[in-house]
Amino acid sequence: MTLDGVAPERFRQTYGTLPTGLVRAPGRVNLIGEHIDYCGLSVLPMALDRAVWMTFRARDDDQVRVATIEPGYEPVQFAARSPIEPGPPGHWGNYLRAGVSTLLSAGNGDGLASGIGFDALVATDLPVASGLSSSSALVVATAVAAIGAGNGGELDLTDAATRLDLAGRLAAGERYVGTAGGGMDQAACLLGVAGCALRIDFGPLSATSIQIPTDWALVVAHSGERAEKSGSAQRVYNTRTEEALGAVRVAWRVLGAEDRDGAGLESYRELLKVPFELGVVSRQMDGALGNRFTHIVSEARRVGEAASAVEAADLAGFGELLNASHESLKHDYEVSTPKLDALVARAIGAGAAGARLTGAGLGGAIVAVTHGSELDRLVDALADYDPFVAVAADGAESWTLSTP
Ligand code: NG1
Repeated sequence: MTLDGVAPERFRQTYGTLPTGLVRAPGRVNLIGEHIDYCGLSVLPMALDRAVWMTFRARDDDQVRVATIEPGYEPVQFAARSPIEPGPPGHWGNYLRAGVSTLLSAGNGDGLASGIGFDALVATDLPVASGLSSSSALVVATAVAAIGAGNGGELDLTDAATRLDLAGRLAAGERYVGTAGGGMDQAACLLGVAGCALRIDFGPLSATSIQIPTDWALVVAHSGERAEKSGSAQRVYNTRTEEALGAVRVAWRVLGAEDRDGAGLESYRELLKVPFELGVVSRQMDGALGNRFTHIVSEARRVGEAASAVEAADLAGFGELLNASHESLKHDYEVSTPKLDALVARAIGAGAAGARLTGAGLGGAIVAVTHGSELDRLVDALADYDPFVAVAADGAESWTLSTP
């Protein structure tokens, strides 16, 4: 059990003292709105009841020491002092450094951080490198533990505005690891609401919860391919973010708006307020750019429709939007794999109303939606792919542990 993994006794075996705090930071499954958060466009994820758990205790110096019970990850130690130099690319310690580094840089002027070290022990029941945001859960858990250890000044995580602010800071802060990511994951992790999907809007960041119909079942299954966020997958991801930016500039030019200022030319939100024919604009773009643009614009439209479908408990309509999203990610955004495609087809063959890859793609997991009465059939069909029922959970929490 995950919680047992970070139990006080285990912490004592690792560090010789008992922990004083416990953190839960959930992963997320993105229902729809893929590869558009970094365009500033709305997305519809939910926080999962699977999480990163961390017990911690403040230290008398500025050293941060973090160990995990998960096999294959060596303990990490660094000083909570700016600038925190990153470890080797892809090393798990960089997510820990990102969390602390964000708080330290937030300390410039507004008194967020004080550089107090802490010891922490980590365990998780989130499958790693699956598109379920274990990385952001780790970043958020580290930041929340750092705050619990005394690095937060007056920061009060029971305050909704503070959570929003922290989500925005950590989204920017996680780019420390070299991925030019959007802000969906950190927002879902901090702002999740049990039983609900979250419509996350950007500029300014906000989250609106939408109750998921209780007779729907969401199932996550794993392709068996790791969706690593380092090396070649990171390069593909960062290339997509550049292509997205390139495409919106061309779109404005096609629409005859060269006279807008630089920032306006980079705005998808502004662009989508202007009426235009998608095919007419995308055909003016070179190479793959038109396809990337087609995905981004069509996916943004699907998010709005999907949020309405959840509200209206329209399972068939919601499912069709998931299927359309997958097709678009496969053909236009080119981030699917044959295994993900096969898994989606298998889920639909087993009666799912819809299914799609979830997260950044290039491996990782799919999410499928079905009526609760069809759940067993779907889970049976996906039995070889570690299926689990995705339950929407609250955002990150922390507790003070009483020590004898
Ligand atoms: P995952 O699935 O955790 O690799 C990444 C980005 C998101 C979003 C999705 C694609 C980070 C931390 N996360 O998520 O912002 O762009 O890909 O929709 O970079």
